Order: sequence, then structure tokens, then C-alpha cells
Amino acid sequence: MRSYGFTDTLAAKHYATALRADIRDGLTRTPKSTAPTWFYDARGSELFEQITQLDEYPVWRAELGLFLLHADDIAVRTRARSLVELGSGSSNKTQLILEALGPAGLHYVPIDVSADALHQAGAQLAKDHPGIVIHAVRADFTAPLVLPELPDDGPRLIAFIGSTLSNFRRPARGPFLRGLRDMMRPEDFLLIGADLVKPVPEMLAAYDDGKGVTAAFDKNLLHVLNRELDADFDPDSFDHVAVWNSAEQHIEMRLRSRVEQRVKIRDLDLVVHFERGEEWVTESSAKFSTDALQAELSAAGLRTDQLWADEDAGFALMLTIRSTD
Ligand code: SAH
Ligand code: AVI
Repeated sequence: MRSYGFTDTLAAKHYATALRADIRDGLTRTPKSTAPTWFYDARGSELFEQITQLDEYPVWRAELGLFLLHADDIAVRTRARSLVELGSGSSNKTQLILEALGPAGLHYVPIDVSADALHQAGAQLAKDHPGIVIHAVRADFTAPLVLPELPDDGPRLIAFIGSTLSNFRRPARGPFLRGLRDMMRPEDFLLIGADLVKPVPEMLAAYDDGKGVTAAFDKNLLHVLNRELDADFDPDSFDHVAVWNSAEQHIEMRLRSRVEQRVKIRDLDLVVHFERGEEWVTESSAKFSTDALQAELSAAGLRTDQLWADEDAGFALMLTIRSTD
């Protein structure tokens, strides 16, 4: 038996409306700053996969190491029969949890904006684990989520791994986590993967690698805007820059204009002016301490059931449940 279902809740109209609103708002403010959601078309998802394999980017490997050690513990503690994953991408690491939970009859709901990533991962999983029931959902997790109907027989595990929580700005994280908590029943679990603060040169190298893969990922945004909004960005007229913002405890990826220029975004009927050297923040990536993250989770009504941290690799997994408030 192979079961792969796909629901696209991101009607083309919703995606276009959200993209337009964010780009208009983000490129008409000072400093310019846009959401990281738009990197992930087929090419962006592929570039992200390449980033995960870079020597300079420890995030993916560190989390994989923790899953290799603790996937069985996660399965024993949760006994989940459904796994809902936000920003599932390739689902590669998640396989370890699916296998530990016992894939036969398990319901897996990968959620992502990238239809290509969902289809590829779904095809591979259905082949490797024919007993798993996959309900892939294309959705924007920053908007309220509608889950497919799942069996009521046992705990659900919601996974938000890969440190993707870090791509929310601090003020947005609280309401987002509270929204997840409100989706949970008392018997459900939420698993968060979080990258921890490291020495600044290491963090900078992770976001500005020697092969230029992260630069290509950052500039992919310009290709997306040229295609989706009929813009005329010249990717060669921008440099990719990574900066540690210590006040916010996050890395910023920025695109710095090499020249003074005006860029037309025809679908928005907008001309955007860039000064020479002006920087546009395209992504922030928070780096956590376990205490600070636990405090954020607790403020959102989530209690840590178990924490697994690899201090050397600088990564933590937090398995949480609803607290009583
Ligand atoms: N969890 C995977 C992938 C992390 S990359 C891993 O650890 O390897 C971040 C993923 O989140 C990408 O697949 C991207 O397409 C997805 N994503 C980014 N913003 C999103 C949004 N607003 N809604 C849904 N998915 C999003
Ligand atoms: C998906 N997210 C956690 C990645 C990160 O590290 O912030 C995205 C990324 N951006 C540049 N490199 C990787």
C-alpha cells in the first residue's frame, strides 16, 4: 500500500497577495527588510539542500546527530501515531523519527510552501515506507493552519525542526508558539530544534560560505521577484552579506547594492531606489540559549518535557507539552 495525498491550501491568489504585500511593505521602509518565505521556489529549496551539506553550516548535521542519538527516546516518550511537520523541506532527518515511531499506519503531515520539496520528499517516503499515510499540505505556516483530518487514536507530535523557528523575529515568535500550543490537545507534543549561539566568526561563516552557495540562495530571492512580480533586479548588482546583530542575537543576511540604482517592480507599479552600499535585510536567523528559549516557550504555555542538547555542536532539541495555563 502506498498513500500520498497532497492539498494545496496556498491558492495562487493567497501566495501572490502575501508576496506582493510583503515586498511592497518591505522595500518601501527604511531599512529595507523582507520575509524569508520567498527564497523557497524549486531552485531555492535545492540551494537550501546544498547549504545543509556545507562544512561551514553545522546546523543540519548537529540536529541529525541528535536525532541519531534520540529518535528512539522521542518515540518512546510521545508514542505518537501522527506527525505534523512545519517547514518539512526534504523530510530527510524526519525519517529517523518516522522510523522510530513505526511507519506502518503512521500519519505524516509534511507542511511547506514549496510544492516541489513536498512532492520530492513524499515520493521518496512513500517508496521507502509504503505503510505510511502521507497527507502533504502546501501552506504558509505564518498564517492560521488547517490540518487534514487525522485519526483521534493517540498523541500527535508536531515537529518544527531545522531551527526554522529562528527565522521568525523575536516579537512574532510568542504569538506563533501560542498558536501552535492552541492547536495541541493535552496529550500532544511539540518538538523544537534550535541552533545555539556560537563564536561570531563561526556563525558568520555559516551564512557566508566559501563556495558562495548561501550567496546564491540569498540572490535567488531576486530571481523569484523578477519572475513572480515582473521586476528587473540585476543579481550581479548586489552583494550578499552576513552580519551578527548582537542586540537581537541573530544573524542577518543582507543584499547590498553595489551601485545607486532604481529597480522596477511592474506588478506592484513600484520603482525602488537603492543608494550605493544600501543593505536590504532578507533573512534573520536567531541563535538561542536553552534558558532563553525555554523561557519563551513557557511564556507561550509550553512546558519542556525533555531537553537534549549537544553543547559542542551547539544545537538543542526541546520536546514540549502544554502547560496547564
Ligand atoms: N526542516 C527541514 C527544512 C528547513 S528549511 C530541515 O531541517 O532540513 C526551511 C523550510 O521551511 C523550507 O523547506 C521552506 O520551504 C519552508 N518554509 C519557509 N517559510 C515557510 C512558510 N512561511 N510556510 C511554510 N513553509 C515555509
Ligand atoms: C531554514 N533556516 C533555519 C535556515 C537558517 O539557518 O536560518 C535558512 C538558511 N539561511 C541561510 N542559510 C540557511
